[in-house]
Amino acid sequence: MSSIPELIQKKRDGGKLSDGDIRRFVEAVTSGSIQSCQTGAMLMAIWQRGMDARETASLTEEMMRSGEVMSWPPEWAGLLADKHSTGGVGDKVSLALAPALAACGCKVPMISGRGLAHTGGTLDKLESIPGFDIHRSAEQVRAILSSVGCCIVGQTETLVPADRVLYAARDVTATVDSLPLITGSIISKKGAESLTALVLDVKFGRAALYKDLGSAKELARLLVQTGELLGIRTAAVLSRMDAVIGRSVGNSLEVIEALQLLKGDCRHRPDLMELVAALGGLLLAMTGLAADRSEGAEKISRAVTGGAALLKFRAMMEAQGVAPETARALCAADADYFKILGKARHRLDLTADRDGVLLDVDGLVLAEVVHKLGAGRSEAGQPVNHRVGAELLLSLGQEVSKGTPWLRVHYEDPAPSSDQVERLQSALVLGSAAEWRKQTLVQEVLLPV
Ligand code: IUR
Repeated sequence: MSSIPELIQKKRDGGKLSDGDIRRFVEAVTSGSIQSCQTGAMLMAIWQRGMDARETASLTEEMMRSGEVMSWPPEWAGLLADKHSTGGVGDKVSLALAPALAACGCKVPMISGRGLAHTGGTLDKLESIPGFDIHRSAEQVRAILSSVGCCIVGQTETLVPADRVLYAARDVTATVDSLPLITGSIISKKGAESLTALVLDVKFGRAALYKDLGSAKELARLLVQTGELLGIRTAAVLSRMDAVIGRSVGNSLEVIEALQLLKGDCRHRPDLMELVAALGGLLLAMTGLAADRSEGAEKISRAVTGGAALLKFRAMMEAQGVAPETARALCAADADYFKILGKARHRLDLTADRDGVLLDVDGLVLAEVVHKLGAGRSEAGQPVNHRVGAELLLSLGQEVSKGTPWLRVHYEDPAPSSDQVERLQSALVLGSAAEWRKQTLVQEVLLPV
């Protein structure tokens, strides 16, 4: 058996690691018998030299097997579905998609993450609901899937422990942005959910991990290929991440927007509905609950506009600790959201400084400023302020006259600085009607080959 230094040397010199080599490395990481400098050196060797498809699949499988792999009752075979997004701004898709899929007959054991840097996290959003508990054991997840059909929870201690160690090491060794390491991290956690079908929302654009479509596509291909090698039906959607998804950024504001969508208000957020329907449509087709993805997308849209998904969201809230009267009040047509979720102390409306058509809003700028105002965290473990955020008051393509409010910032003390206000104003892109091009978010769909 090779020693850890020999494995590092092999990868450093451009060699291929065998399945046994990769097992040895992941076992040493999981048991803690490896030194952290050795982990860092191996990660850097992988970052430099890359891994081929076989090595990547082997790394992913060994990571998945480093902890508990969930098991489901045989009658759910073929129905287990989940999605993963590479991180967006205002991305509240999971909040609507999980209940919509459950309403269509899927079982959705969604394991989500927290926000870091400028991207938000689904768990932080859900925790803005009083009582919502993201901690659920595998046994509790099974019970919720049996009664409700979906849950959204955090990663348990026993699930993919190797990823916890490797992710923390990547974070401090400048090795986060490595295709095989990203793939191993994402797909091992989905593999441990024992899924039938997985859809990946791989984003590209100025507010995405990968700015250009080509790099995002390379990651999407590797993710799809690796998911398939692990026996999960896997597809990817390449979606544009330039502006905000929907109209809000910030934890409780995004929960409110997801609830508005689930109450049938798709008109003000067609981009959000487009993503939910595209991702859900693929999953329904892959689980055989729809004949193809366009029929799947229609079923998802009906579950959203007809109220079935809202009922599932309410049941999921109750199953995850929210008091029934709170869940009912949030789902009522005339819900007083701010009374239930709390409201930031202050609001500031920014106005357009000239006439024009709203061509674009720089989502990255909005996310960065809102993050600094307290909505996000700069280090893992820091608290976030759920009430801080920003709401877009207009739709893309809308005509705007000078003085029209376009953005409402919800903030606590201190107020946004003049620099921050200036940055926010710079996010507004106005132009002429001739320049306006309506763009869909979904650019391409990658199906397994
Ligand atoms: N999300 C993950 O779960 N793993 C990663 O490596 C990245 C995002 I980047």
